[in-house]
Amino acid sequence: MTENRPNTVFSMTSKNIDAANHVTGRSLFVDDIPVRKGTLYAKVFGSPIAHGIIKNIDFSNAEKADGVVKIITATDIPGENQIGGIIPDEPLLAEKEVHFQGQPILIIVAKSEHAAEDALPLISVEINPLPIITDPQEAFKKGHFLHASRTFKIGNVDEAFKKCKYVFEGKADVNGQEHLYLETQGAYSYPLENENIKINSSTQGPTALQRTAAKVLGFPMHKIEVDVTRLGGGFGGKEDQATSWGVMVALASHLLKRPVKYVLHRMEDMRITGKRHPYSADFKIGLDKNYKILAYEATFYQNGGAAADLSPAVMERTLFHATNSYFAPNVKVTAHGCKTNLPPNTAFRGFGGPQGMFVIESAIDQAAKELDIDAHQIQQANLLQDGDEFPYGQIVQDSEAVNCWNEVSRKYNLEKIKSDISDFNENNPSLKKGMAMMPVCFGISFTNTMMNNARALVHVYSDGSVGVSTGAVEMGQGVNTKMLQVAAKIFGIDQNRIKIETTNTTRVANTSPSAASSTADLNGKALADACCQILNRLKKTAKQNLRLSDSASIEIINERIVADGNQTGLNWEQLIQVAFTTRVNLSAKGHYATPIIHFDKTKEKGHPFSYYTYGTAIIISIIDCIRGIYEIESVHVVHDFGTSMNRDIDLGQTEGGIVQGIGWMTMEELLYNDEGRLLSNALSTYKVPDIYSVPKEINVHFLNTDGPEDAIFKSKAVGEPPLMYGIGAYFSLRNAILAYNPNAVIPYDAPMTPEKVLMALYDKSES
Ligand code: LUZ
Ligand code: MOS
Repeated sequence: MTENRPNTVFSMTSKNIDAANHVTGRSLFVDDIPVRKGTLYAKVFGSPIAHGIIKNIDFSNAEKADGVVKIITATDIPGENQIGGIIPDEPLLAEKEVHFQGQPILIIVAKSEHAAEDALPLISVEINPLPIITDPQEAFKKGHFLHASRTFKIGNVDEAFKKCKYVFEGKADVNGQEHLYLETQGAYSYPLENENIKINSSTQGPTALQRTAAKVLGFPMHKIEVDVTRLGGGFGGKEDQATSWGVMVALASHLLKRPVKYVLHRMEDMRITGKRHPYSADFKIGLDKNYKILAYEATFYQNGGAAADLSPAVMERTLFHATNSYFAPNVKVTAHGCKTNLPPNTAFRGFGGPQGMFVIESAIDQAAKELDIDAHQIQQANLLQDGDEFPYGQIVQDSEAVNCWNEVSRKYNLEKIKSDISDFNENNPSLKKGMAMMPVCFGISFTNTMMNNARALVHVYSDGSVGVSTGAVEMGQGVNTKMLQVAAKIFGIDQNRIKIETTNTTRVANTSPSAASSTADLNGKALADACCQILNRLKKTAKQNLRLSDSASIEIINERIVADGNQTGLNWEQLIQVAFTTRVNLSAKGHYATPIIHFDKTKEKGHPFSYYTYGTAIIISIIDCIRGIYEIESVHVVHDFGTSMNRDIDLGQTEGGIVQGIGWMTMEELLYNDEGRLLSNALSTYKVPDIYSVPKEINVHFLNTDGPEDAIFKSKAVGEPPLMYGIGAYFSLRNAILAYNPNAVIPYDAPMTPEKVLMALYDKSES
């Protein structure tokens, strides 16, 4: 399909190459793959209760039901019954004990989805209940941990607090978030010859699925091929948790020698998959007379759910981002990974960073309220500058924190915004506006150094067309468009000549998941390496063909071969023909490993990030104080993209991130009952931002900077950082409430739902 590409040769389209197919319904997702003859359908039978010992399972009636082919239990697993990615603490199918509602116990395989569904009520399990814990602090008190607690520190907080002019202590709670990717989880698998298996999956981590499927089936990895065309959204929810469905269908395919498909129903997906981690935290912040933060201490209680999943890495990023965009010379931050009886929580855009940032923003806000100043006076006084040291030892270089802050204040006229808001509030008894600033500093790289590498495979075909494979998974973020730009730019050819292939473990092996905002950087750099190898061979071929000396300089500009600055008679297609007929290798494998980064977990010090992405937002909200309903009026952002390689895609990522962050902070309310059952398990009970609730105005200004060498084409990573601007919406609303009811006592407890707003507006407790 080329109709969505501009016809003007050599133009660099910045439009997402999937756009036309998406809006016309032609893009393929797992559920769109035409099924093969004999395809069976899998469905999980999950635990009806959140914690207990399995006494008995009776599926004899289900097994006999119409259309049911097999019911798979843990004893059918030929390899290891283990899917834990970081810590081996999660069985694919529960054997003796269950730890959360919906935890998979059996897989029903039937001739149709309906037959599988109809068999569910025919299964009975007897489970002896055990106590259920859903609160991380309760888990902490009982000593239920998923992984080791960690502390990052610099300076000496105890000494520093003694020297502070002001010290404030408080608590902050932040809830989780449902990913709500448009495409639910799913996978389709079929047996190949010699017991090999191919899996089409909606996963951000094809290699993770391959590795785990091999482990569960008792296979070497090369027997499993995972192929991903694209995802209808991932947001971290498919970094690790796409694995189990893929493994289940592979297991069923292997046992039954049939194609097997499983695409989750929306409510099933919401109920049994993990989410962003809720956190509880205690904080203490100390300031000097100029509002400089001298000391900051925080303890985080991470609600990890029932298995580790990615929680250790998520918790690590909470600590990395615990001081957000601020410098503090004395910091001690500790985090506990608490085990509860909820579905295992997992990666979600920002990966623990946003939760860490919410807590220091709460601490700053509380300090400001008690000092009767604006929070942004404290924020501004502490922005990161070059030479500052993070609590984990990395030294700040090329900080854009102050530039972004100054630019957004100047460009959108902070002083006027403030005076307009106070005029408005004086003149409107029942409508109140609020404003907050939200600076963001987000570290780019997987915090696990080992994961920061990627590979790419490029073929130039004899007609001059190009096929590109990388480890990057397209999930709507536009990475395929960026990969296309990389190859087109390096070869000097039109984008229409290049095809981005599916992400496939047989073509590109040992991939890191598409995550950590790093996909375009890592895979783009690997792709650049592969393209450059071929380009260098082509330059040599051109010199021979044109009888030029070795020292001649060859470029390919707009598909024409240019030698020492002069057009030659040779074009791309002709050069490829010459190379092909003279037996030049027209394929290459590229590799990239991020330089410099390292981290020593025994000391909790190092240089974990390749670079940082900075920005500052001003968020203005308005509350209807009779009803408690609100709107986010505007979000003004100055963001450091470096040299953006694709402004349309980067803008889309920024706007999407802002809206998703605002949703998390204001309206999306995950609710579990004490039995560990998700109450907000449908779109009627879990509210996500819609067209009516997005900010009325979003302005994103691109800060004029060069960008770091380690970003692809110096274009900074953009996936996660903008989400954190949404945190400002929480404080903006809080300020609007206080404009109406200055004595309201409002706990730092996100999200700020309309119910909470209404209660705070009429709160009568004296602070
Ligand atoms: N995934 C991961 C991530 O495995 N490590 C990370 O550091 C990370 N950061 C953000 C999002 N996903
Ligand atoms: Mo992620 S939170 O899969 O970058």
